[in-house]
Amino acid sequence: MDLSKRKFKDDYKKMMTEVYSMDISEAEPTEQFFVLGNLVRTYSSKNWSHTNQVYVENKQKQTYYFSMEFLLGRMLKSNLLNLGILNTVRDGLYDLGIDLETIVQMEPDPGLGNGGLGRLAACFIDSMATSEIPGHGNGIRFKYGLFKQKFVNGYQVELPENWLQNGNVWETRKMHAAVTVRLYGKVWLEKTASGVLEPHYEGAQKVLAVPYDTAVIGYKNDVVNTLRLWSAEVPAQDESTDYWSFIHQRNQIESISEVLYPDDSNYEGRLLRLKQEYFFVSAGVQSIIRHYKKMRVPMLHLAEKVAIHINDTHPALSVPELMRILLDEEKMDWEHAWNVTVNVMSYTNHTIMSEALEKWPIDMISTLLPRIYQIICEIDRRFTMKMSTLFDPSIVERTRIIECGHVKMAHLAIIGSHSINGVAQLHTTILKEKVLHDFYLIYPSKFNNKTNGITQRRWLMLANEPLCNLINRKIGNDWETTPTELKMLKAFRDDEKTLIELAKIKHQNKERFAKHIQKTMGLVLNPDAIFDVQIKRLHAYKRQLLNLLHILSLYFQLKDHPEADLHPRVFIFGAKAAPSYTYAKQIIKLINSVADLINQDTTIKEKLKIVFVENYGVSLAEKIIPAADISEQISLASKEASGTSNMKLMLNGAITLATLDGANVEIRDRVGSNNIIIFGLREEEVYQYYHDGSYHSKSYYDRNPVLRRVLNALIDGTIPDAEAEGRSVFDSLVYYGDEYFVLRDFDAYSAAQKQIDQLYRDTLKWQRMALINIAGAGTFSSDYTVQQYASQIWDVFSRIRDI
Ligand code: 26Y
Repeated sequence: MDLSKRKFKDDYKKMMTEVYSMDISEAEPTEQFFVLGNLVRTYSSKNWSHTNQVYVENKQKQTYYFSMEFLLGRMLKSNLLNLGILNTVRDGLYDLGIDLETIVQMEPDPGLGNGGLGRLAACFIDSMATSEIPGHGNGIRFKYGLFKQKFVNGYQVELPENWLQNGNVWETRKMHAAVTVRLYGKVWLEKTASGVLEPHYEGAQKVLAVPYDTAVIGYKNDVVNTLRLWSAEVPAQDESTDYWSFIHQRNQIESISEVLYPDDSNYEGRLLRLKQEYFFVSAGVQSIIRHYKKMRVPMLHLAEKVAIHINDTHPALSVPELMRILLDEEKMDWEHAWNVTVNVMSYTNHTIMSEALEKWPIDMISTLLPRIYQIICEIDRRFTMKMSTLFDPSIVERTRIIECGHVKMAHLAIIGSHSINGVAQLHTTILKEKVLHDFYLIYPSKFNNKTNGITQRRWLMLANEPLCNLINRKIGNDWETTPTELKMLKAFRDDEKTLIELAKIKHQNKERFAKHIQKTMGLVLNPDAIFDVQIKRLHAYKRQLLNLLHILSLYFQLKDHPEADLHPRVFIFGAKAAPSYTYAKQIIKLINSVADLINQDTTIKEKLKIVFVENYGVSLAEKIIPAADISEQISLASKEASGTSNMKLMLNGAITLATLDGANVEIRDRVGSNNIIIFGLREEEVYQYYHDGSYHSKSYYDRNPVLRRVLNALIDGTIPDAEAEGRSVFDSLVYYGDEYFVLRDFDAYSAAQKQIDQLYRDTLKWQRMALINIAGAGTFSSDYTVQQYASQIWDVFSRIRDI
């Protein structure tokens, strides 16, 4: 948008008077933030209503991205950037004596997601608006986001994250768009005069779903899409309602949108979670249908105007919910309704880990959602009948939705969608060949790959302005909207001046991060050290332990040979563990204890430091990533579906140290083997071990003296105050089979780390690698990812520009 500095300053002062009736000089940073947020809203509001109007007038097909999680991060700067007024506003505020960076910190970071899946959804809505795709988010307005993590004596403690405490300047409550969601009760079918079965309900609990809409602003293109998050409320009561029963009911209902489940990849079959899933799915589908009906297009054509995307299985109940509406309310027959539903729905799988696959006990589903359960049974019956005539009975048995008293949500999503995709090439191949092989035999053409992506706006333009400025000076700024243009940087691979500038920027970013750590943790970091970063949820399969064991081995090397020629290292960890995941929490405690041991040992001359940041999330990621030299992507091959921090780190010039897992494979293909450090077991080797059962972790302990010493340190009192945790981890690795092959990959990992130690000393060579990584990162922009979803799955194209 066009905005002069003078106009902005006038607007800002005026808004300050309107909202707080005070002068800017009297306002606190929180108030300064709130006023700026309000002003940004007014700046985007015209385009928001205009975009919606154009969508309606053109009857354009709309995509709705259904996701239990949207891990948005702070929105002020991102909105300013996308409106094209970031610098104007920064300068204007400066003139008014206000520092933009200070007020940015006043915004709560809405943690409405656990990790990769939730952050992907946030990148996607940003990219859809930027790519002019009519695409909107649909999710839950959790009152409490992911818990706030504190370390007490090295242990993770979880505190509530009350992000809405001071209000949310970006949202608009849309009471007129509220819908009713029914839970529990009884349902039976009765034949009507015309012979069709009609459902009758009795005694259902009604929940009012109230939408809160947030503008999703496209990058400098006047498009504003919508993120709709639903809040559960008590419907209006009639006068006979007893006061206490009302209070009871209110507590029950409001608990639905109260708190995000803090588990990822570890499913627990809790009733409240099932309620949450049906709640936002039913509200979302109802509101889509209500909107569609205004267009007066026959319901049979729904799939020409609407695409619903199921982000992992959490919204899989969209399938029976749309069927319910088409059958019961729109009176469509089964075949037509099914055809429409399958054409509307598409599904992404984000994991092959069996413990993350949702399956609900049938008693639970049939009690909570009686009509939905009937429909699921009928989908299952028809699927089984049809497939029995075409496939081997054992295949049909394995692919059914209902099995052993449970409803399998992945099966429901697959059968009910026209497209099933994995999130990286390797992951999709594993789905087709192993995990979902039976379904691949049945529906080969439904399967496809869409490699994940990240938005370069948040992860480069906002997080790393110095690097952006350098890039723009070298190759111009076309890459902002055509990120593959970053490849032009390759022309500077042998330009010493550019490489030195890159090194300087990295150094500045490291200094900035070091300052932050000194301020928040009191730890002094040496910016000349290698900053080695592993930031992701704490999970055994991600193998933070492999990193830790290697750190211990370096520590002992330095203890034995204080003069050893090691380049100084700072190991940076950021990770939350699911509160119920004991093993992950033990690893957190162990890392913190090893950090105490190493950070306090003056005999190793500051050569090693460990920083475990508390409460890792989007805001911290934005600080850490630009300062990273090494990106640790060391999951056991086959287990990480894609990873996305790998892409963010590479975009910021970190060198990837990785197994050939998830999107690491594609990163290697992009930058070439010389510009990435690959080590460890390959996916085929892992499966071979599973097949022949020949992995015996204890033999690595017995035979490898370095590893033995490191492992013994876990149980011999070397590590302060972590006996129980050390013992548990030791036993899991040495005696209980080492499920994720940590000991098997230890030597390969150590060798790779040694190679890095050498490589880093040659600054030009290192920065050349960094440059090639930045130049190759454009392919991993979520702009391209959503464009592929749009053309290959959703069949929606931008037509905004045509009018
Ligand atoms: C069932 C429930 C407990 C559950 C909740 C959250 C299950 C899974 C999750 C979240 C999974 C997740 O974040 N997966 C990650 O998705 C990223 C985006 O596709 C991938 O990059 C990453 O490899 C994968 O672990």
